[in-house]
Amino acid sequence: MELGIVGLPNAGKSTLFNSLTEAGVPADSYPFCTVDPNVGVVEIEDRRLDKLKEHYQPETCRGAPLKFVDIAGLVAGASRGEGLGNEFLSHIREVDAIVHVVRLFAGGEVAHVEGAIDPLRDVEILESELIIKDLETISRRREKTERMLKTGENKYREEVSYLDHLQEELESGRPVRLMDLNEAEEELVAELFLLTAKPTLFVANLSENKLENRENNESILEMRQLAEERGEELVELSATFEEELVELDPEEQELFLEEMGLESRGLERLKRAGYDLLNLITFYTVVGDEVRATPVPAGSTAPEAAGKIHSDMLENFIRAEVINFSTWAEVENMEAARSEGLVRTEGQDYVIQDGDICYFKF
Ligand SMILES: Nc1nc2c(ncn2[C@@H]2O[C@H](COP(=O)(O)OP(=O)(O)O)[C@@H](O)[C@H]2O)c(=O)[nH]1
Ligand SMILES: [Mg+2]
Repeated sequence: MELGIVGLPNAGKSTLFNSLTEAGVPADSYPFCTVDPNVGVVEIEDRRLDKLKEHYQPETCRGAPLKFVDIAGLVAGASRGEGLGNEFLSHIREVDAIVHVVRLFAGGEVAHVEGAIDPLRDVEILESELIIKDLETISRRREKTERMLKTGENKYREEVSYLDHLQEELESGRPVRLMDLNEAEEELVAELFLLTAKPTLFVANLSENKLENRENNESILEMRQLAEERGEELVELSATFEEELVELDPEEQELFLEEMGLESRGLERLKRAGYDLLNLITFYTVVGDEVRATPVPAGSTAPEAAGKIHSDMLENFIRAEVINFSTWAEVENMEAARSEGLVRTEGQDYVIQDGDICYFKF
């Protein structure tokens, strides 16, 4: 599961990406984290995992990984091939969800591609490019469907009406993910891999000095309103501030955050929001000398979760012993939990819950 960081040039995408990955895991923990300079794997901070680690003192402890891709090159006109145009639009097609970075910092020496700071205009510029691309996809599909119409089959007539609906709303500027669609339309959308159908969250990238007094900032209020109207997440941070934080040790970070009146690091809020955007939940395993947090899509069954640890365990799954972290935390003792019957035996239909500690039998 991947999150693609998109935004206009100079919005702060690379600064954000770099601070995410610099603050990230040691390179050997996830061997795939250096495959590509634009792809980074980071670990989610996790209090439950910290507790388990404290208790078991394992040799290795692995947090839930999350993959970010820095997708550069989207400028106005990208859908016509301007800038690095089409290549980058195809990168967006490959990610599972979008982190849309919007520039709210002024920054005298760094030119804004479109002139003055105007986040709503920037959101619209970027979304229009994605919408144009989706309209192209729809028009190509329509050509095929219309050829098939000659067979007289009803389903093609229906599909044309779905395409009409999608096209009409896209032309009015509405991303697919905000449309009210019927089930058949949803299926068609999934088949077409439309860009504006991808789950999206916004990052308001602020000046360091705006972090403190956010309630009176017009640009921020505009972005909050946009996100609220759409029911989408907004993470407020300053990419350069986060980059500076990464350099400091944890105690200094705490002090710095407190001074700014911030409860937590923007990067952690972003990672958590990204994790939720991908609809992921976390389960834990304690095996030998390793304690590990692993993400799975919400709704996954026990064998599917086991398969995330090792593919063998999906095929040869027998059962799982499960105790949720919240129950474990009351006793902090697996033997006691077992003897009190707090550890349940679950079969292959069991749906994993966030926070489950699992012992897979296979
Ligand atoms: N003042 C300020 N400058 C920033 C911030 N984020 C990025 N910049 C600067 O804006 C410029 C462009 O940033 P970059 O991350 O390369 O943008 P990208 O084109 O979206 O990847 C760089 O000079 C950054 O230092 C921020 O939060 N505050
Ligand atoms: Mg960049």
